[in-house]
Amino acid sequence: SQLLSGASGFKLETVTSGKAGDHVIILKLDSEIQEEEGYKLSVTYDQIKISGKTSQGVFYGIQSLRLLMPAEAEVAQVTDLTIPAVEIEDAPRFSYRGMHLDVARHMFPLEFIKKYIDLLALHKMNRFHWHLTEDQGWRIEIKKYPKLTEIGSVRKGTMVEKNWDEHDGKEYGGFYTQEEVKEVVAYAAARHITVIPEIEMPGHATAALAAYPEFGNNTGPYEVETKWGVFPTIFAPKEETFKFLEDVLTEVMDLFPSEYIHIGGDEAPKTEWEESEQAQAVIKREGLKDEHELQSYFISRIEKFLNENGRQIIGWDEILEGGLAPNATVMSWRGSKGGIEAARQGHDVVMTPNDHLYFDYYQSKNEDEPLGIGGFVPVEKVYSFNPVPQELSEEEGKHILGAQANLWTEYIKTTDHVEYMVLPRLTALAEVNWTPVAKKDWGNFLSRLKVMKERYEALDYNYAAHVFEEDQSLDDD
Ligand code: NAG
Repeated sequence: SQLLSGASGFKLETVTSGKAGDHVIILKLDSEIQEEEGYKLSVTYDQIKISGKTSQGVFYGIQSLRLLMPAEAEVAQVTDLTIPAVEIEDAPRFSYRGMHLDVARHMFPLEFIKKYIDLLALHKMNRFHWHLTEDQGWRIEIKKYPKLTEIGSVRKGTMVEKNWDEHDGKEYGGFYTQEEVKEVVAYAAARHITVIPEIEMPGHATAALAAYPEFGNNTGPYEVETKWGVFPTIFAPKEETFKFLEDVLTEVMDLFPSEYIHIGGDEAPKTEWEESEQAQAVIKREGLKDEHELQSYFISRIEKFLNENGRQIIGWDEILEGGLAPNATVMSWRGSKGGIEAARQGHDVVMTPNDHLYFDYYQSKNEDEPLGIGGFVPVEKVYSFNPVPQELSEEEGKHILGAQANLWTEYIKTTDHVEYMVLPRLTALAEVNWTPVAKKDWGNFLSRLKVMKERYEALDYNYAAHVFEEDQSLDDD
């Protein structure tokens, strides 16, 4: 409402019935609007009216109104401003519009997490995927297992740039308390964003195992990792481990109302299971073919537990190997391949392909570009992405819920750098998820992006300025 008060002479009214006065901004629920997240925005000489089927739709109408106002109105009382007269009827193409943040490789303050969520809200995104556990750190307080944060949240150093043989010797750590997590979940919910927590299993689990080595494959002792990469250390498929993970997930479910709980599933080398008598005994007992089927068994047990508690699992596309758990949704990251396969098997899919939507990849070839992990994903490539691959039939295509970009933070230590990697690519992602293909137009987007840049500045977000100076047409090199 601070923003809306900038519209000179207008006052804010929410109307449930009857007629509103002149010079008002009317926010209204309208059951005639078909789409759950749809809205109508009408700006005339003496009235601004926003209606939605749901309050979420109304919220998106407000975001569109924001974008019709000059950027300076975001932060200052502007007494004389012009809003174009418009009649807009709008609704998103996809129901899942997500952005991810890895807080395990590097951690960011609570206030920043909120600022990040604000950016998602401005872009009408509705999912924040919070990557909370990794080899290099466990970042969420679990009351029943205090060592997860006492031991698992601290590493003794951080790998120096891309040198795998050296770390800086500086202790690095931190975690979010349950009270802080609740604050984030509520802050996001007030902006119609669901927070999806990720608890990684069976791989990327070194920090958890450093705290509780008894859930590993007798290959300890373990230390929270100082390097980046894929490590052999994974959870053992024992009853004690399942009990531990179910306890952890019980606390996680209490904190996060999200229907989806992300269980990871990526990059879990099977060497420890090949060599463990206990793991081999489970393969035999359950009549499994190999270690991939053992991973499926592992994930399916966790799925069963979460389903019994009214939740659904979502996992990285490796969960296809050895057979998908019956109700799993797949997050396709190694390109779109896994997503295509999962949709063909009748499973829901969120597309997060590294070749188009990894925001830890470089976005510019400028020589002062801050460190990226490798790969090249300029904003035009993001914009060009179509989450529904052509090879899918219409029926199969319905399983694509939407797209998400991922921001892994191995080389991203500061909040400034996070913002830099995200902007302006997030603005392109927003359109990938919202706008029907027939209405997408790169040239038109680029001209609007130049205006959007003023809003990044007004709201004090850092962004990749080089991108605006460069020729954005994609070349092959
Ligand atoms: C993958 C890893 C991730 C890493 C990232 C770097 C997934 C699902 N897994 O190797 O832990 O940070 O790529 O781009 O992306």
